[in-house]
Amino acid sequence: MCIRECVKRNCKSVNFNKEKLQCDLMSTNDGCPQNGDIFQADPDYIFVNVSDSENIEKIFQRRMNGLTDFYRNWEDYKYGFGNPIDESWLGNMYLYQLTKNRCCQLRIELVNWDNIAGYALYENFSITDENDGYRLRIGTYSGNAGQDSLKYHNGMKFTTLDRDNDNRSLNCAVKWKGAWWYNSCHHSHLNGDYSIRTDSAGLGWNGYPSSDYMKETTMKLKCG
Ligand SMILES: [Ca+2]
Repeated sequence: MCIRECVKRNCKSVNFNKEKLQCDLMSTNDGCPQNGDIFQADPDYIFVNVSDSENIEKIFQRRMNGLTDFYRNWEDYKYGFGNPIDESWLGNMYLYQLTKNRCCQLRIELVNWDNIAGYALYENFSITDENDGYRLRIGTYSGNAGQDSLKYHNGMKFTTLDRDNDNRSLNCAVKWKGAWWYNSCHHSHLNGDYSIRTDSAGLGWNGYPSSDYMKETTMKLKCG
């Protein structure tokens, strides 16, 4: 088992044991797992603990009820927020770590306000590191989501309300109340405002059957 990353978050104390090649919790917390391939047992900390040869499956974004605010700053999107079993964003630094030097597939599952379910699948998904703005890299699209509405964002850096990396003179995150790999600005927008169903500030996917606005979204990666 090779430890890729062992990250201390907030007040939880985590020690990387080089001899044993594992992450150890320094404080005892009942119910906290001691290791695992990848887990985020508590929003306060995350272990990424995988070997180069192991497969990874990980949900990194979910919208389902609008109870979590997604209009957030760079640091929040960097470290992640929300509850992993509810609405959440895993964190761009972890997405970078998980997709670095791996072959990953991105699967986006969508349900719009007309209850039509669909998916978009991308080969060769990764994001670059923070110095490069967590730039999106995706390969070939397949699926039944109407059209490939992430293609427009391929190669773009991530933009948040306090970090403008988009191609528009204004800040697209501020204009559309979200955070995304905005171009000038978007063809998809899954971190938008949940309460808005029929406007570009909502959870949009252009060209989706019957309606472009979503009530449920899941983004997950699968890496070999
Ligand atoms: Ca701009």
